Amino acid sequence: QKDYKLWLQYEKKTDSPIISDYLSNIKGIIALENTATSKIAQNELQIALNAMLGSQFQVTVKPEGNHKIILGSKLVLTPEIQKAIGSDFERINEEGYIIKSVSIKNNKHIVITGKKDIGVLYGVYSFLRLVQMNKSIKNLHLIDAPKTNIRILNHWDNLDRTVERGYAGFSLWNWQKLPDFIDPRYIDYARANASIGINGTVLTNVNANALILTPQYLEKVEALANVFRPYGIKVYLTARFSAPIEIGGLKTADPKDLDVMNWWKNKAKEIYKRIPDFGGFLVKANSEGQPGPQNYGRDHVDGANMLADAVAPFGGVIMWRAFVYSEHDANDRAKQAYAEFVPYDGKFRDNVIVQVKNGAIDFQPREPFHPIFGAMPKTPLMIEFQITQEYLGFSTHLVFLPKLFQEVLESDTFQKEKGTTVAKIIDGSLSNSKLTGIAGVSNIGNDVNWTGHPFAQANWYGFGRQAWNPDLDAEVIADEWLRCTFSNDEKFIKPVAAMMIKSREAVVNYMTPLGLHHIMDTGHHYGPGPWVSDLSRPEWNPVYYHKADKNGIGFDRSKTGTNATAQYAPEVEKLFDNLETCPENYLLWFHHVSWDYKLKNGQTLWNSLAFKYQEGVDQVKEMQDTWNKTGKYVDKERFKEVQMLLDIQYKEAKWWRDACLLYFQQYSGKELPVGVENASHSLDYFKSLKFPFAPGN
Ligand code: BDP
Repeated sequence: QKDYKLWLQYEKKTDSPIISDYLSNIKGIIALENTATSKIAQNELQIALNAMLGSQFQVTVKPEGNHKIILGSKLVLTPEIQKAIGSDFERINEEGYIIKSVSIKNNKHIVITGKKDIGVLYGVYSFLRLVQMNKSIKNLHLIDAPKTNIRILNHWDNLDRTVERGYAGFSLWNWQKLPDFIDPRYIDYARANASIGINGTVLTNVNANALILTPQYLEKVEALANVFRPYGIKVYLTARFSAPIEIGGLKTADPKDLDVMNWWKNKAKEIYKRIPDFGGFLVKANSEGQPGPQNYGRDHVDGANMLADAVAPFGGVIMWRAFVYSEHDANDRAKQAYAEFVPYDGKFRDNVIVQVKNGAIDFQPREPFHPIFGAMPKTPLMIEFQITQEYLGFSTHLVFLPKLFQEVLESDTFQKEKGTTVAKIIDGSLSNSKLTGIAGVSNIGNDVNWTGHPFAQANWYGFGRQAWNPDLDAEVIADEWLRCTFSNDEKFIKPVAAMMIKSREAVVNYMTPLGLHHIMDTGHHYGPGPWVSDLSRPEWNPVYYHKADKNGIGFDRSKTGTNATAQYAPEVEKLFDNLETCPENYLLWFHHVSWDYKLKNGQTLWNSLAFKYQEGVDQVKEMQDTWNKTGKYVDKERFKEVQMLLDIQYKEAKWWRDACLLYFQQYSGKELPVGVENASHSLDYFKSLKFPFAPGN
């Protein structure tokens, strides 16, 4: 099934000039290396080229002949080939690759190499992408290496196979059948990840279960690690802070307690004995009810460093999350992580990296960048994006997230100096940090198409590409993904790429325009719920975030409000703090604005809000129109599937518009401007909708 094959379709080409051009440049494959990783590279290249070019390429081992693709890492290359590659090796790191057309003794070859065999594998995928995209393979000279060390998926997968915020079925990990049964899907998962440069996976939910650390489960984890290893993918686990009590029989999990420290040291030893390249732990501590060092009067540094010491002898890493907010501080949730973590700067061990969500609240359709970025120069920071669409329409809505990721990565923090983008902070170029990374909360499940929505595959793909290169443009990613997944036909690519690029703004418009946030129905976050006000913790209620009243709407985080703007560098603070200069995208994030306030378009805030909601709905309509014209370029199944999903998205976009505008209208007391459609139902109707079984909870 095409859905299943993701962006690795390796579709047979039909255009004969293109095929003959490739065939004249490729006469076979020479494999100089014999490691497990090299064999994967050889196989993938052979299978893919045979399929795409309708040929039967042979893999041989002697460097001879003409027009061969030569595979091998630096040390196995012949002196002539090494010479032809020359100083290129100096320009890549351990995971980088070089693809170069070389001439040796009058014979022409394409060499795919790297310092290590994993570089060769990455090079093969990059080369195959060129062929998938019908690009020329003459005179190649590509040198590429990842800009971050840890490019990792965070699976929020539970041991019972439910997936927190997962909308693509159940967890891929079949714990019951592991370790003896290796689902072929694990291999395809590894292939897909390797093809985009992902090199780590956290198998378990951040809301952790200590059982994963028992021998019974570690044996299963080991089996997965063995599958993933040759694809360059390390396995990580989430560590439940109270595990020493729950599975270790200790009375405490106090990080300063000797028995606790020893328990974790022994646990690490036990894990590394099974999995010598185990990546380390991801920890959610003292956040949303999870246990942590604060339960014992200790702080995040105590907790993280204790675990860091346990894995350090084996080269392990602790990814300690900064997603914290307390119910006892009702002032402003957006300020809490910064307030708590910035004072710890420079206090963590070298093998701790603090994992920070892209924004200070929680994976909203749009958030300004998290103020921690740039504010902890002495601490390695990694960014956490959410690939699964918890707040963006689940896997029902077509939303191309690389556009969102890019917006965050490009944001200028002005920390230290102008041009200090979030990308520069997380790729370590600013602080010279050796430990860098990007995490993405996975959208993968056991649905045949992996991600629930065929276009959600693009978000997995794009995440991997941006983790490799945080400066990569979303438009480039959309183009690559569409060509590899669907078709190279320009008549298809142009409109559909444009649709993908616009889709992110569409969802912002019909859900949370002008800086609104967290007004999804509470708990499951499915659909609008701006009226919700009865939950026990204030910051769990949408009314806390929009603060609509007779005077206006929005959260005053400026000096006259919670002063959250002061957490940014002065240049950014000034920009956000002033109602006149604050980007309108973030207006209601930082300001409580009167309904009559005039926006740059000359319209009042109320009218502008209404127009934005309408625009979002219209944009989805356009997406439908675009997709409806693609029938002849796409297989029937995926065409129909996307069509049905867009129908739902359109329906739900209207639901968002109607419910939100009716609700806010109670406060603005104003009519809808001309051009904005009237709601189809009453506010009471929208409020009465309940979804007790919405997925992913
Ligand atoms: C929130 C999710 C919750 C996660 C939490 C987290 O609603 O399910 O456990 O983030 O990231 O967005 O820890």
